[in-house]
Amino acid sequence: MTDTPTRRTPVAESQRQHPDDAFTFDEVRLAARNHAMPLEALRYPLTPAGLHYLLIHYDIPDLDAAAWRLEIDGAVERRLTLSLEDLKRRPAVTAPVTLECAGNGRALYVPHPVSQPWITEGIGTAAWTGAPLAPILDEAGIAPAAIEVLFTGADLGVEGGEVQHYARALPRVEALLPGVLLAYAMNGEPIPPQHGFPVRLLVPGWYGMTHVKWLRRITALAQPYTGYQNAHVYRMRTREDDPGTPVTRMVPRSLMEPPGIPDFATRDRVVAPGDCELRGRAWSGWGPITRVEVSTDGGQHWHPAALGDALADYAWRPWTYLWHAEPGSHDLCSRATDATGRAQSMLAPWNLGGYMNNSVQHLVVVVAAEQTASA
Ligand SMILES: Nc1nc2c(c(=O)[nH]1)N[C@H]1C(S)=C(S)[C@@H](COP(=O)(O)O)O[C@H]1N2
Ligand SMILES: [Mo]
Repeated sequence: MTDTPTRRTPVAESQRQHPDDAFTFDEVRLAARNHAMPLEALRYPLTPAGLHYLLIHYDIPDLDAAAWRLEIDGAVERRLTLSLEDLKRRPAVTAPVTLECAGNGRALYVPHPVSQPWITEGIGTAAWTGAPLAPILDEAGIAPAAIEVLFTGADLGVEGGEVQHYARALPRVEALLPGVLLAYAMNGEPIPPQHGFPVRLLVPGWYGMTHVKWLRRITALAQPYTGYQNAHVYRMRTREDDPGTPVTRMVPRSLMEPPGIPDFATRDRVVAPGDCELRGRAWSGWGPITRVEVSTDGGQHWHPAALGDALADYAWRPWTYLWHAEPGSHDLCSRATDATGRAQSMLAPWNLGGYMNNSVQHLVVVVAAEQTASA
């Protein structure tokens, strides 16, 4: 390895082999537990629950819906204890929300930070139904002095040598935004065990770690939270002794549904010659997607893609581009820009945790000389 952190070269994923940057058995085991969304599932506006990506730090806790209670405490006038029925009796909101793990793209950084080794598919979009959080905090009488709100899950494990429940704090203003939900349904069904049954937090626009699953306590804090998941991880930094800055909302990203057919082992793809509609989806946690461009030559030339309607404010927006596929090898890319002017990078800057890698995806495909592939 070199002293200067670099990134994997933008070539087909099957070609990303760096003998000096091998993945360990622990990483393979993490990858097997925490699966990605297969890219062909970009075809679904709402990701079926079984295809949505999954990230679980410890074990899935064994929770009984009837016995489950949510405690609301800390800097509030009245502590509240809510059952699942109490939550379901409140006015419900359903919102399609795109979730992306902050570590999506981690395996493409060189050297790769050791954790869940996502390539590009730590994503999914589901319709989440639940009770808005702000009126509940209002009923509890959240103190004016409360500057953060801490969300604690029922799952317990060890991380950084510390025994802990998975817990994350949010700034008060973010926790009180109207879109924030205590969700109890995913795509119209009770949330499956792996996605946070019976109740999880939903903070539209924020990276995955924010949406605390198996929620059991909400605590208003008059002091900044210093727990592990806020103070030690999910921070952008390049050195261990740098406190860094917190990872918050999702930066713009787009992905392409891979055209053609794959090879089983290498995932190398073959596409039939002729007209080929390239399709994908783009999202940002900062504002609506306003532009997607496509390149068929590895990012040298860009062409505007046609945009469809986003499902909702914080859900991905579909795009299409008609490509006339000529025989040969082509490096297909897409690049998204949002209403704030934030855009996808060609190569996102390396960082210790391997977060926020919104580097442009490269899909290298071979267009066959004749109609041999049933693309
Ligand atoms: N309680 C709890 N909540 C959690 C996690 C966890 O391990 N425990 N993982 C977080 C991370 S890092 C991500 S990316 C998302 C993943 O949500 P999903 O598995 O429903 O896609 O959940 C977040 N919420
Ligand atoms: Mo994550």
